[in-house]
Amino acid sequence: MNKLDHTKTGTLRNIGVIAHVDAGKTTTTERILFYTGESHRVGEVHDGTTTMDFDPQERQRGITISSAATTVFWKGAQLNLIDTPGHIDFNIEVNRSLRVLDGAVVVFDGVAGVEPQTETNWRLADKYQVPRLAFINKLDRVGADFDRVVRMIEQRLGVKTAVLHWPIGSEHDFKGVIDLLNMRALLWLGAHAGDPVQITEVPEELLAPALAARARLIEAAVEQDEQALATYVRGEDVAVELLQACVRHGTLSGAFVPVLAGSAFKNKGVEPLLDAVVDYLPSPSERQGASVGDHLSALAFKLVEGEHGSMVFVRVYAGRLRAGDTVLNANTGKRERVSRLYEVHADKRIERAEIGAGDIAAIVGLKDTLTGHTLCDPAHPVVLESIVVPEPVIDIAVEPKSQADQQGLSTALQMLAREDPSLRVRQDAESGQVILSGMGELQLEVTLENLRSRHGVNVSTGRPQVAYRETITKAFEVTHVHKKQSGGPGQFAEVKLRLAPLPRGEGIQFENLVTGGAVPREFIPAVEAGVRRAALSGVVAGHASVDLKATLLDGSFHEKDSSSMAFELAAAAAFREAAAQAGPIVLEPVMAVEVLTPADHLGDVIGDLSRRRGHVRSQDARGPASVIDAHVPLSEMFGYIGQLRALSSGRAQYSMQFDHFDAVPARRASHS
Ligand SMILES: Nc1nc2c(ncn2[C@@H]2O[C@H](COP(=O)(O)OP(=O)(O)OP(=O)(O)O)[C@@H](O)[C@H]2O)c(=O)[nH]1
Ligand SMILES: [Mg+2]
Repeated sequence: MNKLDHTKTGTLRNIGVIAHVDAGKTTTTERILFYTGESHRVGEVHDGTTTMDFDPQERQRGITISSAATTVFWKGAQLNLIDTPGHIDFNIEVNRSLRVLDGAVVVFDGVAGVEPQTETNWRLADKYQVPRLAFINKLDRVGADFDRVVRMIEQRLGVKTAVLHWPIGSEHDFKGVIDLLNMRALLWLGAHAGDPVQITEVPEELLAPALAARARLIEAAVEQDEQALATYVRGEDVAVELLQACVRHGTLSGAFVPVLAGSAFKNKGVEPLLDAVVDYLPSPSERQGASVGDHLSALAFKLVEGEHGSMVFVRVYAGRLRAGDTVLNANTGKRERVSRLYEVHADKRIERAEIGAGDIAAIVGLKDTLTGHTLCDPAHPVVLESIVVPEPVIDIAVEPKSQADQQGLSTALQMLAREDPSLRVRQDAESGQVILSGMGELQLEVTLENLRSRHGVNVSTGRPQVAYRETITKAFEVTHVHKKQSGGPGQFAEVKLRLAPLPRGEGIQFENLVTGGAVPREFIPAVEAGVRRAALSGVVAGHASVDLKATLLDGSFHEKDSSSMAFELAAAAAFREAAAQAGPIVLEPVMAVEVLTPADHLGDVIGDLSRRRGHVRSQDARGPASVIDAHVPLSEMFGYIGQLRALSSGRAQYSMQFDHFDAVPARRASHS
């Protein structure tokens, strides 16, 4: 334990707002825009008047689809904020935002508490080591229970909490919070966002619970600093400034997560949330592994296509980025020109001449830069860790409606796929159909609507299909000779290839064990290319193969008659022969499904899940409702919402996300 350094806090915060669908992320962000003076009226999700959800589909559907960035100022600090979507189909947006952000505000529904996508996003924040604050929102709702949500955070997310706020009143009587560090009440009694907060004494009847909560807070905080601990152990008061420094230290190190309370919709608790962002979340230089140095390195994390080319969002890690600069895209090896640089405010932008390390901005003028690419100083190349894109689990075939649609389709789909890396476009080798693949039905629906409204391309579609995969279950070795007698050079190649299964999620790996020149070095990449190409359509039913390792063991060549092409063909053929003998099977995506149902429908819901080949993993009470966690194959989940509503008189809800691939039971595999 060290003494804290109070001075190194900086004035820049790059912050994401993350949570399950409907927790109130956009509503909270809209209040932040209002209180910071960025916006003069309060936008509402249900009126379609939000600044952050500016896309027509977002306003119409009342959900966030694409993450939106903005910059606000609060008490001398600059906050670059990104409001992310909660729906799991758009999780790439959370993923790529957290990759470049330094801190997060996690919003919890005061009734529902820790919901599945909140947990998923929490784990993502763990992965990127992003310090966070918990904001327990919607405390005005019937059934809200601050204490229960705090316990859920501790139990389900496995973290310690440092509760900074104690709610005053609850449900329709929720009035404000007690600021436990300062032991004062913050009351929002007016109906409008502009009505000032009143600061008063702690109400008599809440004094006892507030003091008990404060004692717990201080106990957690003083652990962070020798001097504070010594003072505390002597039984003396620890100064509030020192306690705050302790809370900041514990937040940054992950020792605990500060918890705040409020109701964004009723304009309560948002200003202290802003204070907490400045006081407790890190500046760029305080992040672990914060890069140093004067040479530019920046990560492209988002791309938006517009009429005049694409706008690429970047986070600068080191050096400075100036309009007019020529930078190196370290992933493509190409130089690119930064024509213009912008600070982004949702759908508006302000031109900037340059931005420095730690800041976020958008570039116009890049031609060949995609999400996850690094831009750097051409004289000092560096590649930053990229962004992991999830594997799609659902396919849909699209057919252009007219000749004109046919012409626009491919360009439009490529643009949409550049914006959304979790969307894939391919042409089916056999049918020639264009297949869109993605994370779920909602994402595909939104994409098709964008195709129509933004690109003017009309298509008819097939039914969404599960994206199956193939793999092998045992190792097998083959030798394949590729040889054409008919003459001409470049027709001979021999490869000895071994295939072996890998654990789920490992993808395709290639290893070369030939060293003595049996296969000349220059042909090894062709062997790998042949393997990867053959793996794209598996031997059982043409689904992409995954989770196997191909090893090149041996081979031979002819001085005159060998070529890359010959080795690629030989390797592809060897792959197919070996895969056919290696116990090939079909895999299907299996989803983690959480159903929240009134207890009296529990039996029906479970019975229905079993009929869908579901495996119930746990079953808990959450308030008066029951929560079921199950694994269910995605192929059984089409149309589930209708069935669930029917079973529960419309009272049950569910959410699901991809969990893993699993073998399709033998009898079904033949139909897949
Ligand atoms: N009663 C109450 N309703 C709220 C509160 N905050 C948000 N809401 C409502 O909850 C609904 C969802 O709010 P959003 O802000 O869109 O939620 P979100 O987290 O951005 O949702 P996604 O972006 O779709 O993941 C809207 O109807 C809001 O008006 C709150 O504090 N109290
Ligand atoms: Mg939203």
